[in-house]
Amino acid sequence: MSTEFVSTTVEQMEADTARLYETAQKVGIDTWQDRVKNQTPHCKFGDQGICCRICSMGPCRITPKAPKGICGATAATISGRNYLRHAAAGAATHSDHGRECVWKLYDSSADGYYHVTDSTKLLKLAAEWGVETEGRDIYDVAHEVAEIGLNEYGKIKGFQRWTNRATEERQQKWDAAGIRPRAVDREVVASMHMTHMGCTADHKEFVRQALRVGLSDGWGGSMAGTEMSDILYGTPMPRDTEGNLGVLDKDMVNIICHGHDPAVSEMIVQVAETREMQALAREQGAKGINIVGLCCTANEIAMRHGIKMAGNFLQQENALLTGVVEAICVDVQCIFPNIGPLSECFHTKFYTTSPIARIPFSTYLHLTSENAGEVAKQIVTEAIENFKNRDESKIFIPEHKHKATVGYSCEGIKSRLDTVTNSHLDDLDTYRPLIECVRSGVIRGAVAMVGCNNPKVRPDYSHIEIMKKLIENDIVIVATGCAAQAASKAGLLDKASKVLCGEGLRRVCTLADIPPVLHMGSCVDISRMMLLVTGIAKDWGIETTQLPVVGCAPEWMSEKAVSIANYVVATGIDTYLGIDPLVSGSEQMMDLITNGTTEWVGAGYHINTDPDQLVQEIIAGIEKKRELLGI
Ligand code: SF4
Ligand code: MSK
Repeated sequence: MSTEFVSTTVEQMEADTARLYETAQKVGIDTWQDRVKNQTPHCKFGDQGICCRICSMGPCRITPKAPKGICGATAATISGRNYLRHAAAGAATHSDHGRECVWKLYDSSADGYYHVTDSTKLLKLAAEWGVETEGRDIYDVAHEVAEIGLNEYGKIKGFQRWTNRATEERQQKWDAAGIRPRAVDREVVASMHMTHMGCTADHKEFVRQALRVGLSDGWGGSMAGTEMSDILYGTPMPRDTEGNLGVLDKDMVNIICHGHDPAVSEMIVQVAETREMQALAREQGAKGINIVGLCCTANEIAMRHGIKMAGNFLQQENALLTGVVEAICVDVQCIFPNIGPLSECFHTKFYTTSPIARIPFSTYLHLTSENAGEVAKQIVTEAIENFKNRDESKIFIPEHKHKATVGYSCEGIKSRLDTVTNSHLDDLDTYRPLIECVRSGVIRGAVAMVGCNNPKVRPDYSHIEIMKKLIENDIVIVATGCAAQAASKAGLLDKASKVLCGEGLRRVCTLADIPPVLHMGSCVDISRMMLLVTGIAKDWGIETTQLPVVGCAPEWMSEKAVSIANYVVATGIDTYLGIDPLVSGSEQMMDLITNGTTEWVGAGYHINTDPDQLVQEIIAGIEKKRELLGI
């Protein structure tokens, strides 16, 4: 086996994008590059978070001449209010995705479209929640667990039961700071109420509530999404796939699944694998059916089925511009409205499936638990029949792609660690081997790389360069969302990329047979990262804030990312941002989110839009944690 590994560079990716942009110009459609030009420079009041338009006396903007809005709101109040609204919208979005997953478990049955796949995980959760399992049908257990899970969203009293999984120390901190989350719906509504005209004006309380609503997502809605998806579709374990636009296949029927909720893509994958559909594809002159994923749906189906990943957020238009996509099927979140008019310029069929994401120029097929199989069959059939309608003159598929090993859930990580454990002497199913590597300094620490890509910076450059620098410094990476996709495009999910690591991490990658960047899943799976740091802290016997572990979102863009950043910080993990969180118009707000939250939860933000400086700050932060631990 050749050990030669060559990473695809950002320049090569940019050349592919430039070539596809030529196609866009040829067919007469705009892409994000054009729209960025049209929108630049951005409104500086919006950029700094000091524009308020929540009542019709406004909009009000803060300037040296006008330091208050008409009601008297200051820069700190306005930017704090905007910040909390972002966090609340993000928490609502993740959590509603999670709720849909719980509903699918509630609707699951032996003879329906949705089944219990990981019964061990279900029974474990049932035991955690005190649900009787002895002698019961697995679906009776599933329905009772799902009902409890659904009630968590709107329970009238008490706190999110998922928070009981955190360390004792975290739970006490949350109680002391008054941020242990109640029901998700309650926290989102409270955030909207607080930010209505004439309610809270104290910026500190906006930040406190942002931590709380974030926690209701990370230790509530997102955790529900992850757990229920694992029970329904299987807990991910390491498996091989490929990533980047080169996974599109000229000889196959290409169907893209894009969005977040795996309820749709799981069905498409199942239907496409049937003999009936494969035969139909061959009848139409194709060699078969190539399902590929985009954004977080890619992460979901890659880690459970080895489905190939076409790329991340800013790659969605590129994928259609290849001219070989017969159908793109979306569920919710991160879908460019421009997919509608863009698909009209090609033979591509565009399907929307959720009432939450209705988009012009799409065919809307509302997918439910009862019709999921038929909807998926209709989409796959129509895609196959569309194969013959390609326009050869518009086709260009970039060749770049890399091997990728994905699916490092907490269970997947422990399964790898068990392989380097002496089973006669040591306990299995723990993080101890990893802890030993960190204590001894073979691995210096870990970084959770998360978030989107964003044209405000050079897309993917920050992700890739930061990751390369970190692994070179023996810092292992866990990645989700579009950060994981960026890693896959550069080949950093390929085990062979260990050649880019420092000596210590390279040795660990060889012994445990892992890549230096561990793919942990989609955006809701950042809840897996919370359980990972909690498990490590418990096995180590220290607090989460003491771990040489940080979060990094160098190119974040969505409101979901604001919610994520809040629950990561609230879990005691310092978070490094490469995009400004839109509050720079208020010094008080900036000081609070970078320094002030440390008093409440032991962590805060570090913000630097220069990726080279950001990575140095991360390394320094990890080394500082090591020093404090005396290791
Ligand atoms: Fe202006 Fe106050 Fe109304 Fe905001 S709430 S738009 S600052 S008057
Ligand atoms: S898909 S939220 S662009 S990571 Fe989860 Fe990517 Fe960000 Fe969407």
